[in-house]
Amino acid sequence: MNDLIDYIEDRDLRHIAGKIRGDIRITPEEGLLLYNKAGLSLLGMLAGIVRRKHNGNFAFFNRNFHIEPTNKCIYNCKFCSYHKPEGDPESWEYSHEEMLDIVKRFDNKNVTEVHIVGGVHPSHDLHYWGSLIKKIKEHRPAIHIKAFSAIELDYMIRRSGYTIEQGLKLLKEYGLDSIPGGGAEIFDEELRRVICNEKPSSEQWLAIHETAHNLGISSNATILYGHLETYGQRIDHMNRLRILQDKTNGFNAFIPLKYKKSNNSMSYLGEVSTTEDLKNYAVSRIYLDNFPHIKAYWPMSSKECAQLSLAFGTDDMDGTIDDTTRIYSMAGSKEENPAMNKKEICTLIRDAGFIPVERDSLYHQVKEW
Ligand code: V47
Ligand code: SF4
Repeated sequence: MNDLIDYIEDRDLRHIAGKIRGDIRITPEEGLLLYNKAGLSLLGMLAGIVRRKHNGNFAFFNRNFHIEPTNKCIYNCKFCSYHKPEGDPESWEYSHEEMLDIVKRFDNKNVTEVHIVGGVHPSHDLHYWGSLIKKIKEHRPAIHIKAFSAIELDYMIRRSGYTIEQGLKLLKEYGLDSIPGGGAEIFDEELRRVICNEKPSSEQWLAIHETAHNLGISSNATILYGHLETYGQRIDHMNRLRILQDKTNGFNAFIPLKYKKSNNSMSYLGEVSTTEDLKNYAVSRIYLDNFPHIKAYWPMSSKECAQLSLAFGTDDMDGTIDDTTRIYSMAGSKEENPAMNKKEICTLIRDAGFIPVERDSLYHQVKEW
């Protein structure tokens, strides 16, 4: 590796590569330089150093399914292809019983996690969602419930008149195990106003995750990229996450989500290339040196891109999903009925040169395949 780094012609990049090899944190300016100057092969090599330090040659997945409770949403994010206002003929919602029926469909399957996320429903409060969680846990006590983005949490907690801390404590008592990474979008306040003006602020998103971590509820973080943001705004986003992670160590995974253009009001922007996706995965892996995992969410990125990204720093392919999410196919993902069995995920991972490991939601090893 020493020799390879000596071959880097650009002085600044050679300096950054030396820091990464020496396990020295890079600065925001250096992160920006990687975006602007580093070629894809160099980024792959450098991200590989960091991914091996955290995860060796392992690549993780779990057995999970989703519940999307409703597409009704009080907000109107410009990139969203999913939401409808209450009263719209295309709006819908499941009852608790219907959602329990989805859980029951998995009674004889060895799934370990249910991921629940949807629109911000105008009339449901914390106790409505808490009692759903309780019913799921009563039916299947061992299942890990990863539910509600910080945006949904913000609304249900406020609607019920609690502080963030009180609300999260109550949800934990109802059976909430962890929080998914949605709703982060892009933290830069000016751009956030352009693409999702009504959404709770970046500060509020970060405060909810910080409070959750302090209560022992771990979470994920996302970034929505490939729209109007600059590289500087991506680095700023990751920098805010890196600072919070230094404080709490409560994040499990960072999940870059590429903006998909179908059926939303930002379609005119088009989509960035796969090269850009790989570059972004690699810089994320390098910059977020305190995040244990970088997730390639295949229902959004496609199986092929997720597989390829393993060589650019990612180490987690999310899960089997079993055709239980529509959010991403509505936005234009080519995975129209996202489902992969264990064998297929393991083959993708092995073919990319890594060792498949089935994990639980907190990344404890279930089995090496
Ligand atoms: O916050 C919405 C994104 C997110 C589009 O924590 C879009 O394990 C691209 O957070 N193009 C929600 N992205 C999904 C999410 C998630 C997904 C998988 C795993 C985990 C996890 C979390 O979906 C939203 C938004 O950033 N999104 N519309 C779109 N057109
Ligand atoms: Fe609602 Fe989420 Fe869509 Fe925004 S991204 S409109 S909060 S469902």
